[in-house]
Amino acid sequence: MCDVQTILKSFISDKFISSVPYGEGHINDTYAVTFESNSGDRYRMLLQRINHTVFTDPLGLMNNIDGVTKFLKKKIIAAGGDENRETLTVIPTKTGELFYHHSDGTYWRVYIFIEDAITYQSSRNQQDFYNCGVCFGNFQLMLSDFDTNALIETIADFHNTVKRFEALKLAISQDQAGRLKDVQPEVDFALEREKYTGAIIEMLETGKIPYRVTHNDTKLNNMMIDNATGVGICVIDLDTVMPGAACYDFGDSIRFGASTAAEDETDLDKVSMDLELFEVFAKGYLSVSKGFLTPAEVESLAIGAKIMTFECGIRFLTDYLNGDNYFKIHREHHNLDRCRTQFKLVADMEQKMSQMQEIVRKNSL
Ligand code: ADP
Ligand code: GN1
Ligand code: MG
Repeated sequence: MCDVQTILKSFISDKFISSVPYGEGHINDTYAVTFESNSGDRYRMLLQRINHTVFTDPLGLMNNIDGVTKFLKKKIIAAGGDENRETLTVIPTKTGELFYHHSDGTYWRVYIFIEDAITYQSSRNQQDFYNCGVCFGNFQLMLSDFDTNALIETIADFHNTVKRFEALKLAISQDQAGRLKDVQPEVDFALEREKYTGAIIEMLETGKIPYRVTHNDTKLNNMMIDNATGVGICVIDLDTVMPGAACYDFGDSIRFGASTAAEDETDLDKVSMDLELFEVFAKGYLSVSKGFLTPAEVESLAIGAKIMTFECGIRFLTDYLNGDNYFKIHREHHNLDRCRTQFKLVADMEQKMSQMQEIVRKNSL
């Protein structure tokens, strides 16, 4: 790993004070870096190593983020908001590039550090999750007139569940890490549900629901909550902003935030999809989005929750079978534990689907 201080000199001239690893993301390496200005004031910046194995076109990726954040800034300013807190701000290198490409092959970027706000791994209370729905709904609303053609697909077929399933079948047939023998119940669970996989992609491809600019990774911890007001102020982690289905974003938020347990909980008795939390989020999200969603999109939201959860489960299982190459792991069998929570949630959502549909309908009127 190259020296963080050397990299930072390409972006910022102020005195470097310290750098600490930061956050709990599964993909990028993140650092909170403290500087001191000439006048002695201390401030922080956020440094990230872009995972270029996952994001193979860092320039295209950063152009997406630059375009989207500049577009959002205009809207935030017009609404009287704070453009440096309500969206990410890319700090270019001293020579004007959106990232720094180190001679060791790594890619680095710097954002303004959003202070007095925090990301949570789970909601502290129902209001947090309601605010999360409002925040991600607003994000889709603000980008509803952004030209989708201006965005590259930073990860091809990211939420194409059919292709994700094909990748799982390949992993099963290859059994690269020799783990297939230990995961037969999970493999059976997935194979029994192959029929689900086309549900969203077919609606998009047949034009039943429109392509929108979506975030595609709408976990609670990708939204910053203001310490003073408790309100969701900024959607972060914009690497996967791409054209997609509104229900991807709704669904991924439910997958993560409406669960009664952490994504990697090992006691599956603790894992279920909480209908009350589902309704709280639906209320927040629909309070903003019912104005622009089509009836078919509204109908797709609850299904989106089930499919996004299933898709995430098969991605964890695929990575486990392949030997943990994609998601960062912090213990043995971490990806298998994650897969199991997702499948438990899917089974629970299957039981609760009609109630989920009813909640969405009620709150979309
Ligand atoms: P990953 O793709 O690995 O999930 P994120 O972009 O979500 O990486 O960043 C990881 C964590 O760093 C976030 O959950 C959040 O806590 C923190 N973070 C990210 N961007 C900022 C920012 N601009 N200001 C303050 N904290 C941030
Ligand atoms: C990854 O980067 P992070 O931790 O916000 C992943 C998501 C998964 C999520 C599961 C680019 O998100 O797709 O849903 O882990 N991001 C990418 O927690 O693959
Ligand atoms: Mg993240």
